[in-house]
Amino acid sequence: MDELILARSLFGTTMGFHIIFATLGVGIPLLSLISEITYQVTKDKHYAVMAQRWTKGFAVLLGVGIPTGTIAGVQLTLLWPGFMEVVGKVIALPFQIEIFAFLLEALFMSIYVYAQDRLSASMRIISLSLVTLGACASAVLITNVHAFEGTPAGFRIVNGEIVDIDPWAAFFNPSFFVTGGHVAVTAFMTGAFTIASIAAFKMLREKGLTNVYHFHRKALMLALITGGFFSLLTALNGHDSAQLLHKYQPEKLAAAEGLFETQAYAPLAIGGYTDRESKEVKWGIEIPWLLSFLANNRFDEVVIGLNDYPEEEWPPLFVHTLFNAMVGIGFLLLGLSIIGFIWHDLMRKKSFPKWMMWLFIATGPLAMCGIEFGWIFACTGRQPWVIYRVMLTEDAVTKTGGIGSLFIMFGIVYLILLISVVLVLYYYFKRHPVSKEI
Ligand code: HEB
Repeated sequence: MDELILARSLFGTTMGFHIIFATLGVGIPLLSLISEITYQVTKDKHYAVMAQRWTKGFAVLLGVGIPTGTIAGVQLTLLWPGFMEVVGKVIALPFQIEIFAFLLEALFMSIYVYAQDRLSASMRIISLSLVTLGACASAVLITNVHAFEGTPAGFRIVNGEIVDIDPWAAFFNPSFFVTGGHVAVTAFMTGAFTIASIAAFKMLREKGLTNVYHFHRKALMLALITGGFFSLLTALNGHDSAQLLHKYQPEKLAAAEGLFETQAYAPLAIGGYTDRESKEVKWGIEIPWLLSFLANNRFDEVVIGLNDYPEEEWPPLFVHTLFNAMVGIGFLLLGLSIIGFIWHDLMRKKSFPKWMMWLFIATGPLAMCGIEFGWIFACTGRQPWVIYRVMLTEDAVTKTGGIGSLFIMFGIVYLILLISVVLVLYYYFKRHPVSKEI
């Protein structure tokens, strides 16, 4: 049992670290593409500089994304041999196709970064589009294995043997599109808000409305509007994600909402925490009927509560808090981008009050918290299963032991990677200040 907890902690740490770079690696190319297009349309040189600078930052992040992604792959085989046996036989397609998506991304990124000034305008847009497409396809393909864990399809296990294998049915498992969509739009959203944070921070440090200030102001607005747009898509698609839980993993939805009694006209609990003793959400606000409506668009929908399951099968109850935080962050960021848009574009103000700037600075870290909370919710909320209702996590884990020392070793590796990427980015952009490039 202890080894299981260690294995989960190690793998969770690896994924929690990798996902930061993976998310930015999907989100930032889109921002570069949008600014490159804006440059072609407006001929404002600032946007060309943004596209170049962001792509260089992206190249550095990719330099960390690749090793951490490789470590994640190795750890999958080391820590979860039981799971990887099913993956190898049933759901290997996404891993195989992903190699091509990655090649596309890496190839056109190099072309854009190293040969930018020799490329025609249309070739620059094509290169950046292919980088974005490749990055996004990689993410959707890899997370399809995660989608499969929640809604497995395309095989059966009979007496411990894997039979009736249909790789395409596994590939197009019921949550493929919705999960892939959620991962893609939240990555675009997070990439955008990360840029917004940096731009807002740089604006605060400028004295007066200098040329550099206006450069960052344009970057801020481009990022806020893109981020707001994708927050809206996240909300729409998150609604579909929740409906899938209702249909396929009802106990996860029940845990997300702290619902114990199965009922029609089920209320939605916002905030607070789930108390195991009294079987209720404490300190939360209950909105009558809303959960039933969210689950299946009708108020008399019966939503299953945790009491219908034996307690050993309950997901951890803290997921209610994570789920609320994720949803809350989504709506908060949507609100902030609307405020920014009204202030800057409708009221036509070129400078922002300080409190607003600090809120904009907070958007990037908040979005990244949303990503982390979302993953922890989705993966711990599936426990005790590694493949829902097919394989227990404790049956998938390695029997070799010695995970404790691995944990320490990888911890040191991540720390070194983190420090180096921060230093590389810091010194690169310090040596190449915006003021010189514009
Ligand atoms: Fe999220 C997950 C919903 C927002 C990020 N999401 C998730 C889930 C759900 C949701 C239901 C689960 C799925 C499974 O498990 O299968 N969201 C939602 C909603 C909202 C949200 C409703 C509101 C709008 N998210 C959000 C945000 C973010 C996120 C904002 C960030 C930024 N999520 C996320 C992630 C995840 C999730 C990353 C993991 C993956 C999946 O999908 O699973």
